[in-house]
Amino acid sequence: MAISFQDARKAQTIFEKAQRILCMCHRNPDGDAVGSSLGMGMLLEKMYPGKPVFFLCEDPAPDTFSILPNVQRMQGLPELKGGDTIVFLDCAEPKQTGLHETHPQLFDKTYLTINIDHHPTNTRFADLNFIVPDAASSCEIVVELADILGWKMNSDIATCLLTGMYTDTGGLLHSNTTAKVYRTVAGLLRAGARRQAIVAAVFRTAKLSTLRLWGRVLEHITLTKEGGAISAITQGDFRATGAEYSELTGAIDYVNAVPGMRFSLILSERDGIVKGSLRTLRDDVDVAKMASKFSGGGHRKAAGFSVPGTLQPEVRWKVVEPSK
Ligand SMILES: [Mn+2]
Repeated sequence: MAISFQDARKAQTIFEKAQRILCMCHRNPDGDAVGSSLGMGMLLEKMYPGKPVFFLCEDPAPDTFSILPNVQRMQGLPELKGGDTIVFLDCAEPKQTGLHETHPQLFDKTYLTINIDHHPTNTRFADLNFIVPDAASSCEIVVELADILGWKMNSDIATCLLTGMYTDTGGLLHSNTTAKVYRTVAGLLRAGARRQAIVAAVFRTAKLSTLRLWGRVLEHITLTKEGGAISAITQGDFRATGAEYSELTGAIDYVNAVPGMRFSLILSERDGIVKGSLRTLRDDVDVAKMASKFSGGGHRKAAGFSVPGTLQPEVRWKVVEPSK
């Protein structure tokens, strides 16, 4: 058990006493952020009927997750009163919510706060912290908390939680897919999680603009002497394909597929910011360390950074004399 029984009971006491509960996640939410927020909030609604539960994210959930129940409720800061409870999900530090400057009261001692996350960099900013770096997703931690407290899932809740388990493991394919992940997934399937709906929406659906953007990513791959498979996407590529920034998610796995490479990198430029997304399949390469050189971070096998600037292609021409 990665969560202690004592901490789980502390959370239960906080939930019991709470007048209102707000579940919130990081901005630009991914499947784990959306799934863990909805799953946690719906568990609370099931366990404490009549207690108002709210959801908040600074950005709307991507269309991909419109299959999830209650996803339309993830917006707008509700009116909270001192002593209400906030559960932060999949959020390593306050600034990831995008609300730390506009709504600092969410993070001072105005409310009782609980923090459920699997990022090793989590700053433990809440009153009660469930930080489990070994967990592949925040949804996995929500399931463990529910199991310890004897909370029963239903099909809607299990579907939300399975979504995060799938997306954060790349469809149970990444190296973070532990035996525990499979056991947790099995429990969610038994609870009626709609697996095929998730697979169809998340892994078998891509907008035309996404496919066109990925086409450019693949076309631009170059291999470096250092063993990197590198691609780049400019603001012009986004404009020409009509793709949103978030549509780049997932393309890196194809760049990372080139055999024999040490790492892969996609550079993308948008509004004066260059983002880098790094992956490796190798145990002897630490891409988090590479990302930290550009003030970024992440995990050993998946990391990223973001620096101000624009991308300029470097073209090298060589004159070749005709052979006689
Ligand atoms: Mn996550």
